[in-house]
Amino acid sequence: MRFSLSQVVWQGLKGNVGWRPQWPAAEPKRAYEVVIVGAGGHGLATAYYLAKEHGITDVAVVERGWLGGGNTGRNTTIIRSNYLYDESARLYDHAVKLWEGLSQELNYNVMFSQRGVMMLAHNVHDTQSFQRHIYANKLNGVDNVWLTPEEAKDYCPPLNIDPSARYPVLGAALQRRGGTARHDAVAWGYARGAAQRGVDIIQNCPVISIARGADGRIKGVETGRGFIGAKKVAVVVAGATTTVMETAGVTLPLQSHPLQALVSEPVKPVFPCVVMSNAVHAYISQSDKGELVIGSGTDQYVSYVSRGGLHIIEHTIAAINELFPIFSRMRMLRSWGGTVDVTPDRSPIIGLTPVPGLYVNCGWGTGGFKATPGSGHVFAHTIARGEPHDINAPYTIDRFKAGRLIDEAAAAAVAH
Ligand code: FAD
Ligand code: PYC
Repeated sequence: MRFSLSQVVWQGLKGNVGWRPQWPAAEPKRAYEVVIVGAGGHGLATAYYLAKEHGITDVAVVERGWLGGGNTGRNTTIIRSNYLYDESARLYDHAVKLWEGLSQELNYNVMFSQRGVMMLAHNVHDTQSFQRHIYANKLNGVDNVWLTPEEAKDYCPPLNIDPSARYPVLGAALQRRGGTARHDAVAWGYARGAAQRGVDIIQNCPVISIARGADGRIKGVETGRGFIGAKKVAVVVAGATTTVMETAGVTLPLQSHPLQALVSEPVKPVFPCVVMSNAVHAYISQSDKGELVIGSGTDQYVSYVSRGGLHIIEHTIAAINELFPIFSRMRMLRSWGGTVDVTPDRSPIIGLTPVPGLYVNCGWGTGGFKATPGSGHVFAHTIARGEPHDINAPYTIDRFKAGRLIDEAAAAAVAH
């Protein structure tokens, strides 16, 4: 089967500074050194760093829908690195440092805004847990400070710190370097940077199975548009990982869950930072367009569907009204969902698999957007060298057998 022009999108982006799709001048290739499955932020960042840092440009990113249309385009864009364990602090702070130079690196404004992420403590457990995080973060060189309720209100004036509230604010942990970014710009910025270096991005092209030779090695991928050969295949398909990896005979300890978010009608700037509350399952910031961006916890049932139950977002709205009574008359504009995949220790898997030539990057649960640059950076290293970067070395599949868990159950900062 041959590709037709209409089946291949944005293959000709190289050198396209205006960022318009162009049709390829010639038929696309049928074999690559590396095929990346999934054109989300992580897949595209991987392609970018493979080309830029390792000189590997014979790469195709194969996407079943459109680039950035998965969780990358559906998330609430919270970026922070205030994780408890050393392995996590290294991984997520590596990402924050890359975020800090990303607009310049890509020459694309990803609107990274370090407006601060504040996590509210509502009970003794929250207080002790966040203070433990603050001490651990300090040891790892990650900024995080404790605020009294009054200091929290100074930082975020709409916050209700009335001690008689149903969920009183007892204090907060603030990471000032945390913030938000513009999600589609991240996907497009990496896509453009990769395409300019020779990477092909093939949309509307679902991978149906991963093909292995008689020797067990990777041969390529069978897609809805025919076979594409590859020496190496890297799977980065958040939420759909188990279905794709099973076709190569690899079973992973993952569960997929819906996760929802919503935005309000746009209003003038009123909310200066990001606020998260584990206890009440809600988080909120204001986008540059003026919408309040609000997120929920996961639906608890297992599903591959990118939509969740109404009762979950109703619960979130009730919590937001409790914390920020000034928003009680706001109207919501739209809600949506994504599908996230969750590991038993709530930390990702980034690395090699038992199949020679097959790599996987998954299990980011509700918190992978913040990791996008760091994840792509270390995953590209892993694929190029055939061995992990120091930073992702602990994030193996084997850790679940060996018991070397990175137990960040709080990684999402919302209860799972
Ligand atoms: P994706 O962007 O989902 O990309 C995977 C791609 O693979 C998709 O485009 C998909 O179409 C494609 N694909 C799937 N199957 C196939 C196939 N068979 N063949 C070809 N392509 C395939 N994280 C944070 O850090 N902060 C947040 O505030 C935050 N909020 C969130 C809010 C919501 C509502 C959701 C849903 C997620 C949130 N996350 C957050 C998590 C974050 O969005 C994800 O962890 C991250 O975007 C994952 O990026 P990715 O590139 O791996 O996945
Ligand atoms: O990981 O910070 C996070 C997050 C916020 C909302 C969803 N995930």
